[in-house]
Amino acid sequence: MSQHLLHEAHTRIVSAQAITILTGAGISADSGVPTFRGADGLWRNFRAEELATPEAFEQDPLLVWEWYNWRRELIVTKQPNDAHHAVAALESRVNDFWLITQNVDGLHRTAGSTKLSEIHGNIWMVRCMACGAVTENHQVPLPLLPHCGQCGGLLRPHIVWFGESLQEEDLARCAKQLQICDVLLVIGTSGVVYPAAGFASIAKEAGAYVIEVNLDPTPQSDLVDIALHGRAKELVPLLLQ
Ligand code: BJW
Ligand code: ZN
Repeated sequence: MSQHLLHEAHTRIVSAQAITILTGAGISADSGVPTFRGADGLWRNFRAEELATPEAFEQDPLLVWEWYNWRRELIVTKQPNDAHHAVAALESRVNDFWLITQNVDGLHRTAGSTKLSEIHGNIWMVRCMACGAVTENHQVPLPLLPHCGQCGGLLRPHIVWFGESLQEEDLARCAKQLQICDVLLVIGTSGVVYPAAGFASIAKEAGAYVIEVNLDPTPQSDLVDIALHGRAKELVPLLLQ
């Protein structure tokens, strides 16, 4: 890790009036939550891409719910790490701050972040397929299959699957914060899932200084201003101190 790059990135961050942060599974990897595309991302030989679709749920809701139950059991034992805490502490120090997370684990909220969009949903929320009611649910494990307390309809995770649209409200908020930020900090995402994969280039074109923190290079590394390679829980507290 070049001390010069780290210093330059830190200087940009402390002098910014508006900061937007985009996070992915890599920030929670340091809390022990498996990433999607890492070697530890498999469950019973299935890939996330095969389970996180409306078609998979339609065909075999029990299988998909078993996967979510396994993940809920795992995530409930995990705590936010120093990177989540550093991000949460930053929001009250910056004039215009917004956190965009692709993670559904809820660890940013647990760490105290309030100015955030969970653009892919939250694993602790369920939605009724029949009446659309969205409710918080922290039961672990959830008895399967779960049904709606209001209308008896089948419940699904309140999560955005492949081929499904993100919430309009979240997309509008992201578009605004990407336009106005002086610095976009992208942490621990492989940068292959859209629309989030396009956020770095949108912010860059709007004039933001873009900093990436990841263990490895990503498809976005060439377009960002600084790519820092290392663990989120070590680099992010240094950058945001
Ligand atoms: C560390 C670390 C450490 C590890 N420190 N770093 C345009 C072009 C092509 C396709 C599309 C397009 N627009 C839409 C699509 C289709 C699709 C898509 O993007 N497909 C691509 C895969 C090609 N997108 C959608 O369907 C989206 N919907 C949509 O756009 O609707 C309109 C539309 C539909 C169809 C066509 C066109 C338009 C919805 C996407 C929702 C994705 N949801 C998921 C699943 C949720 C399930 C669940 O969690 O239960 O969300 S996919 C999965 O990937 C999950 C994640 O949030 C998301 C991103 O993954 P992330 O966070 O980047 O994790 P990893 O594992 O990939 O990477 C971890 C990174 O961390 C790595 O880089 C490591 O190096 C790093 N790392 N340890 C620092 N300690
Ligand atoms: Zn219902």
